[in-house]
Amino acid sequence: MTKMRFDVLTLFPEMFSGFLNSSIIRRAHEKEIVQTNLINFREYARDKHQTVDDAPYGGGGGMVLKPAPLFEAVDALLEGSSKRPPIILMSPQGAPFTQQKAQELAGYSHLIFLCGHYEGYDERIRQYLATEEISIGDYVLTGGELPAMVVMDSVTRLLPGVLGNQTSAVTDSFANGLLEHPHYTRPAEYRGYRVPDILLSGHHGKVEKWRRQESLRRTWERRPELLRSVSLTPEDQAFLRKIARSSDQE
Ligand code: 9D3
Repeated sequence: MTKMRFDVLTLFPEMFSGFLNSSIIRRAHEKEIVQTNLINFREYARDKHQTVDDAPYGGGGGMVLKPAPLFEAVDALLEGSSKRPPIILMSPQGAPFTQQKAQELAGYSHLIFLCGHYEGYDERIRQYLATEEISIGDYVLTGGELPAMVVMDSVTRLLPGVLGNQTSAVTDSFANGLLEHPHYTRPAEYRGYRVPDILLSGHHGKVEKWRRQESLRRTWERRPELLRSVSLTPEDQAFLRKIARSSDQE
């Protein structure tokens, strides 16, 4: 019983081997929670030289991915199927990828990824083949393959049975909207650097309060915009006012 099928259309299928052989992702495939099909869409180019790109109409530099190889590769994947899975174009112009989008995609049983490699797409791919377009952030990569792996990774770990239940997606950073509090393990002192005493106290209530406050502090320092979409108790708000006041004085 496969829960998720990823079809990846790419000119560089070999880029996925390290990812697919890494521990958690490989185990998800071994358990048949995920199945990944890599399709080199060059195989769907019909001319002798298996051309996948061409010069842009109107002139100028760069090359543009032709529509036919991608359309025909998708047709081959969907023939005889009445399902209409998301067809995700990986592109720097796409919507920024978020944890919320990962959760939404994890609700499907089939996803198709279209990856280009430092080229533009013929606009008809965007308009009439893809159902959505995703970017993983505002920096320039050489292709959509790493971004597709990022999306596949984040979706896979949300599927039931992939992670141990102790690392559940519920306790994730971002799941409660805040950054994580600091973590420590033994020894209690390393090169003179001490673990905060409160964590050694065995006082569960105080530890929980400290963690909440450090989580708030870290979010306020590093990602204050996240605090807008988090529900804060009166106690949380009082703590944030306190650290805001103390930073005002510096
Ligand atoms: C510079 C003009 N274009 C090249 C002909 C823009 C361009 C297209 C494709 C630049 C880089 C790429 C390759 N990147 C992706 O395909 C990509 C990407 C990215 O670069 N950053 C963040 N998310 C993504 S998703 C796909």
